[in-house]
Amino acid sequence: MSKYSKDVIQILYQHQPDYISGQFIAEQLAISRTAVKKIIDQLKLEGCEIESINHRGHRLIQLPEKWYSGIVQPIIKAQNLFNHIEVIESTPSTQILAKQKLVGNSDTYLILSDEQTEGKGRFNRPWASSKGKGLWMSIVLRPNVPFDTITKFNLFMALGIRDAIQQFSEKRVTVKWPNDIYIDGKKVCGFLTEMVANSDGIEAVICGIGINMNQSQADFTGELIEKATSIRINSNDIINRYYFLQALVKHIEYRYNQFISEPFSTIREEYIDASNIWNKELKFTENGNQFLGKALDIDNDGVLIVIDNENQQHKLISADIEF
Ligand code: BT5
Repeated sequence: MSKYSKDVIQILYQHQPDYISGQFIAEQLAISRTAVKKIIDQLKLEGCEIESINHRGHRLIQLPEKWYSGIVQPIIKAQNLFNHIEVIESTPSTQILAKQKLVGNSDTYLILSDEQTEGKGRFNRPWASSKGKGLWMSIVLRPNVPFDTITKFNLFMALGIRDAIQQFSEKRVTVKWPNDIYIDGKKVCGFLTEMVANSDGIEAVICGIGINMNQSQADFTGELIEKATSIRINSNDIINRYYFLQALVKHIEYRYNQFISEPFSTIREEYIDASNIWNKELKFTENGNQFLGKALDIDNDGVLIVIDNENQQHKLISADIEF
C-alpha cells in the first residue's frame, strides 16, 4: 500500500459526496496524477466504492468496510479523548500493543485493528476476532483518580458501550455485570479493563473492547455458535463500522467524563435497569469458588450483592456469571 493511500482516502472522504479531481489530490499531496490514479485503483481493488468520471474526478460513494486511518481519524477527531489514533490491519492483540505504547509517555491512545490473531479475554481466555467483521480496539486513558476506582471505571464503560450498541440494534441490549454486553441471551461484546498504577495513583487505564458487528450466526464456530451474537444479527442492515465507531467513541467520552466527575450512585438506577441478571438462577465463579444463587442488588459502589442457595450473602467486586 502506498504511503499516500491514507491521505487520498481522507481527501475523498472529506469531499464526500462531491467529485474531486485527480489534479487537486495530486497538488494537495505534491505527487503526480499518475501516482494518484494508481492509489485510487488500489483502493478500488481493496473494495472501496469510488466512482471515477472523466473531467469530473473521483468520489467516494460510501464508506468502505475496511478500516482506513484516513477516515477513522477525521470521523472521531471531534472527540477529544485521544492524542493518538492508530489503525492497523492485523495484530496479535490490540491490548498488548496498547500496553507497549503507553510506556514512557503520558499520552492517550485509541488502537483499532481489523483482525486480532491472538485476541484475549479475561484470565487469558481466547477472544475470537475475525477479520473485518467486528470492532477490536483498545483505549488508553489517563484519569487522575485513585487506583481503587478501576471497578467504577468498568461500570461506566459498560453503559457507554451498551448505549452505542443499542443505537444500532433492533432488540434490547443489556449489561451482564461486570464485563459483558448481551442481546437476546447471547454475548455481543466483551470488554476488560486493566491498569498501570504506582504509589501516586493510576498511570494508565487500558480498556480492551471486542464487539461482534457484522458476523452472521454461521460465522461463529465451536461454543460461540450457541453463545455469541452480532449487532448485524439483531438489526435490519449491515452495520457500517465507521458510523458505529463514531457513536461508540461519543458514548465512551460521555461516560468517561461522568466517571471522572460523578459517583457510581449517579448511574446506579440506569445500570440496574440495563442489567440482565435479575430474577434468575445464576452460577457464580469467584476466585475459583463456584456457587449457585441470585443477584439481589448493586450497591452505591457498584458491588454486586448476591444470595446463594444456602442463604449466604456475598458481596462481589468481580466474578464470572453464567445463566
Ligand atoms: C471478555 O473476556 O469478554 C473480554 C474480551 C475483550 C476482547 C478485546 S478485543 C480488543 C482487546 N484486545 C484483546 O486481545 N482483548 C480485548 P471474558 O469475560 O473472559 O470472555 C471470554 C469468553 O467469551 C471466551 O471464553 C468465550 O467463551 C467467549 N468469546 C470469545 N470470543 C467471543 C466473541 N467474539 N463473541 C462472543 N463471545 C466470545
